[in-house]
Amino acid sequence: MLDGIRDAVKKFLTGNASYDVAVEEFIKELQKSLISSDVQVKLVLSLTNKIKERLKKETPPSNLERREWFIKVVYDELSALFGGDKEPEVNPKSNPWVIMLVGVQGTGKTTTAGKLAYFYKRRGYKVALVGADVYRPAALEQLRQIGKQINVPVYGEPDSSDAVGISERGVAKFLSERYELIIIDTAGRHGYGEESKLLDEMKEIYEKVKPNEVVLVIDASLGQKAFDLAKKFHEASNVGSIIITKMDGTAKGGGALSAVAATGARIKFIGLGEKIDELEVFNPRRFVARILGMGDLEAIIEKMKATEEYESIQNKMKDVISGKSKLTLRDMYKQIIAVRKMGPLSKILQLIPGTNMLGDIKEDQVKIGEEKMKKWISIMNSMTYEELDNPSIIDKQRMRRIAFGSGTEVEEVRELVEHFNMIQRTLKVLKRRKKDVEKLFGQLGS
Ligand SMILES: Nc1nc2c(ncn2[C@@H]2O[C@H](COP(=O)(O)OP(=O)(O)OP(=O)(O)O)[C@@H](O)[C@H]2O)c(=O)[nH]1
Ligand SMILES: [Mg+2]
Repeated sequence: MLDGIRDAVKKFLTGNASYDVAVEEFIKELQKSLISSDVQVKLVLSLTNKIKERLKKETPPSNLERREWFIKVVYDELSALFGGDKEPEVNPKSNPWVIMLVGVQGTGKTTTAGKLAYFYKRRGYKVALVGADVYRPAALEQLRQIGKQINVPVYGEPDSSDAVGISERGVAKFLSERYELIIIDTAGRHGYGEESKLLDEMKEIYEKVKPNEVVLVIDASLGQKAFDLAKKFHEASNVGSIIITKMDGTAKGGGALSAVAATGARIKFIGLGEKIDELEVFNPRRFVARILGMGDLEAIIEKMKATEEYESIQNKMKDVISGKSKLTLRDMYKQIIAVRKMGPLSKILQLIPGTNMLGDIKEDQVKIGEEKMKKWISIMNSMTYEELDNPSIIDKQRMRRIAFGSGTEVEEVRELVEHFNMIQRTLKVLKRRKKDVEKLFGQLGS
């Protein structure tokens, strides 16, 4: 299903069809793939309409091919479906906080319970685990092993088959001991192999224990089935968030789209291996890049990032020239990093307002070699924020400290500061040439 999207991206980038035809074809393929992953038709249409609208309204940035830019637009809008640029809020909203993990057998609930305990423990929470899987042989033993490994207490009743009672008693015990985060690991299968019984049990635990958050654990390889499954669990226990496990395998986690669609819950974490620390806060953009095919996207994303940094530098420079804002070493730091990503310096120079119209500044003067850039980056890494924001405070004594911290010579630190002063002087000249600047802004289309 979502493999279709990846193939379509490839075809779109390398195919012979004219741009307009290729766009039409791609959008159809995208719709088909999303609808076949059970994403609501309404959602799919609104997504593709947004993409089309942006294609009409916006123009590609100068360093991207039109086709590359189109994929970037798709990437943006798909990412928005998963939360956009925002990483999910993972800190508990209140204290104490009770999490109940649900999901079918073998998806990685028990492993994830341990990973979560470890994650929050490192963030300073007092964490405990409750083992409520009474069906899987040695389930409690598995959880206890994990608890021991990370030094987190585990509540369980080895001889009991009362999952609801265990959950209640475990949570009550840990609450009375002032634990801040309690994680309940539930069963993935029921003794009689009946799914409805399992769901009934989830519902009962949910109603009796009233956890603050129900987390649905799904496996990356779960495709279309994810929708029905997520829906069932959601009806039983009001799923609040989702964790996708086994993202380290070949599966791309396309089912996540369906699970999100079925529950309206946000994906919070992804599991990337069997080990306790192989858990990552979900990042929508990284995830969508995987769905679209990382190989093709990587280059575009790199360029895109450079373009964005670039645009922000350009805007900053405009503000500096117009007097709205002050240039700091921090800006220069960003510039140098962006320049290194972008490649040919002469191209960069054309983009920095001023340098292309300043007859009296030679490119050589602004040109910085690769070696020097590396050095300057480490010098700036050794500066405090105060120094980066206000370089005029960098006196001899500070220079010595910075040189020492970055393993460079005082002379080199001085050279960087002087380069910065030179740029500032240049900007002053520019400000006086307001007329030229206005003309330049006209050219930039702003
Ligand atoms: N590669 C990989 N393996 C994982 C990940 N998460 C869990 N596993 C493995 O998946 C298998 C099942 O994990 P469990 O945590 O026991 O799954 P469960 O959902 O508790 O299973 P039941 O209790 O039977 O429902 C184990 O071998 C885990 O090591 C992951 O993110 N990546
Ligand atoms: Mg388990």
